[in-house]
Order: sequence, then C-alpha cells, then structure tokens
Amino acid sequence: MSEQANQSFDSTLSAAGLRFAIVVSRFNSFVTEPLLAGALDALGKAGADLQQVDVVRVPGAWELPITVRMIAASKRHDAIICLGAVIKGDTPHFDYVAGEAARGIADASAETGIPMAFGLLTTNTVEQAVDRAGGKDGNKGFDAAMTAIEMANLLPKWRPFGHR
Ligand code: INI
Repeated sequence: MSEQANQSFDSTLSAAGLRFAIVVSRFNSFVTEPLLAGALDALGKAGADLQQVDVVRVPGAWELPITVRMIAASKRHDAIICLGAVIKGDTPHFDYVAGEAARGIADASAETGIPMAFGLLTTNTVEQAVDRAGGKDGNKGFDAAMTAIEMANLLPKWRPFGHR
C-alpha cells in the first residue's frame, strides 16, 4: 500500500496545463520533506507537469509570507502551495511564528488574488506533526495540493468579471 493510500483523490480535478509553486520551509525538514512529497504526488496524479512545478525552500515558516508575495508578483503561477511545520515548544515563540505565518499567507492570497493553500502544520507535539505528514492522519501536503488544484480551477471563472 502506498504512503498516500489513505488520501482522497478527486479525478474530476485536473491540474493539466496549470502552473504551481510550492514554498516549503526547511525547519523541521523531517516533517516538511514528506509534506513536499505528498504535494508532488497529488499534483502528478492530477496531471500536472512536475517539470513545471517550482519548488522554493525557505528557512522557516516565518519566511513563507514574504516569499509567496514575491512569487505571486511574478504572475507565473495559478496557485501556490505553502508547506511547513511549526511545533509547539516551551516558549511563546510558536505563537508568533505560527500566527504571523498564517496571517501573512492569508493576507498575501487575498491581496494578490492567487490561491495559496495552507499546508503549514501547527501542532502541539512532534508525533502530531509526523502523523499528518504521511502517517496515520494522512498527508496534509497532499491535501494542500488538492486544494490548490481546486482553487486554481475555480477562481479564474470570476476573473472576466473584474478581479485581476
Ligand atoms: N520555524 C518553523 O518553520 N517551525 C518552527 O517550529 C519554528 N520554531 O519552533 O522556532 C520555526 N522557527 C524559525 C522561524 O520560522 C524563522 O525561520 C526564524 O525565526 C528566522 O526568521
């Protein structure tokens, strides 16, 4: 059974001809690299040309918002997939990093009109993160990619009516 066997795949969603960027943080790479593998698996199954997928690595989740804004400004992608893992420690650092990353990605997506899927795990424990990166709770990278494909198909339908 494959690692992503428990992931749902909607064959009506096509990624053929669409361009994606994946921004993945290196912090907690033992979690984020499996998330990246899951995202690429979903894009490939949906018909994306993986040679055309831009994978951009950043140091940590804090660096995701500025990076997705720069990528969106290039107007070269139909959707951006954000991947990372913020795992709670003994200090309030977690709250700042997770909160600002989430807000920054949401703001960037709303302001640029480019769908940005939120594949940033925010967990209390390492085990919870591992469970969601190809473990017993699926692969949130795969799920984020499926969301990106759906939104990349959905949003252009409204663009003739004035947005972007
Ligand atoms: N970055 C993460 O992606 N996950 C974390 O859990 C994390 N913690 O716990 O510190 C983290 N910190 C680094 C941060 O994202 C920045 O890279 C760093 O502060 C430099 O700007």
